[in-house]
Amino acid sequence: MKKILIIGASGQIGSDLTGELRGKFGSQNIIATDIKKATHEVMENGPFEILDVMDKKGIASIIDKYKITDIYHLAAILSGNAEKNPKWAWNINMESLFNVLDIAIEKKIEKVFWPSSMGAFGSTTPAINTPQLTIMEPSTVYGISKQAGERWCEYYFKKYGLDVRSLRYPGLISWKTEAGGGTTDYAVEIFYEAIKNGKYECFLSDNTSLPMMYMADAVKATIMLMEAPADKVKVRSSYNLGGISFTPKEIADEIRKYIPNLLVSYKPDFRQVIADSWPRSISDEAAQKDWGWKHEYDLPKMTKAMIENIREKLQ
Ligand code: NAD
Ligand code: AKB
Repeated sequence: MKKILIIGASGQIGSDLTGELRGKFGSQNIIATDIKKATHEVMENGPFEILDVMDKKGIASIIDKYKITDIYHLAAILSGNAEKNPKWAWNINMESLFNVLDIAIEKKIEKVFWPSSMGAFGSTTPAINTPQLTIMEPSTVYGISKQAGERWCEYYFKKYGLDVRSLRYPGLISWKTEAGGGTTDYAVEIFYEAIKNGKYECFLSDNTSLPMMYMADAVKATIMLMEAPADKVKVRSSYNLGGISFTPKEIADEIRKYIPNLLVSYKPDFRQVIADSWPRSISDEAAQKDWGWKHEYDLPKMTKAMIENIREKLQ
């Protein structure tokens, strides 16, 4: 019987992934944890515990208590927040990963999921249709921690046989919770501000193209990767995930199909430099070939889903 521990379940991904895993494997088999409270849905529909991923003994005791078989480690400090306090972010992003990888070996955990990011790429990476294997010279502390994390995941797989799997997510767009302090957060904020106030001040320039993905696709990819037979998972660092690429101007124009008077102004801040160092589009050919990945949501379909869900949520 599968028993899954999710660490960082109160965040943007956890708020969607937890429900999806509970639907698939049974509510009582998915143990959601975080240092902060989660959405009502996550806290009420199955086990929820407060857990600090830096507390190795705490993780071990939850593993024993629930007889955990698989771990999804989602806790991290994202790109924007990490730049404000680099060493603190490095410590959390790296120590938490070591805690999870080491405990996974100690407790004979069957599978571990750890997300990387397109932030692992840098300005010397080919920016268009970025290939799976390419130059990776990230210039943010977040990106450096993701790149190092990828190397460690592969190392634990090769050296200790730990079945650890990973995806390089692009910017994720969802409506259940706010985005967690990253550079792509504008693409979530713009929907809330458009619906609530009819205007938005964007912290990236109007023509900054970045790879993005609707959360339903990201959750689907995560579960597909974790359910794939081990011999199909050829990449043990992290798989590229492409999704859709658009600029702030393009998403604003799409939202105007629903909110014609939306006003958007542009005031780039420190996150512009981060965005400029990331790819414009990403090739996920390896994921397609190895475990049959294909995304479903394009910009119009994602925009429609976001507008409908946020309008309903804010009623
Ligand atoms: P998020 O910031 O929304 O959520 C992270 C969660 O981790 C938060 O609920 C936070 O309370 C929790 N957390 C922080 N420190 C903790 C600690 N010490 N112990 C336990 N929990 C702690 O982030 P997210 O968007 O859900 O991202 C999850 C993972 O996916 C991260 O590794 C992130 O780098 C990666 N990722 C996210 C995106 C995206 O666009 N959301 C894109 C690429 C990669
Ligand atoms: C961020 O902007 O930091 C994240 C990411 C792409 O990793 N959304």
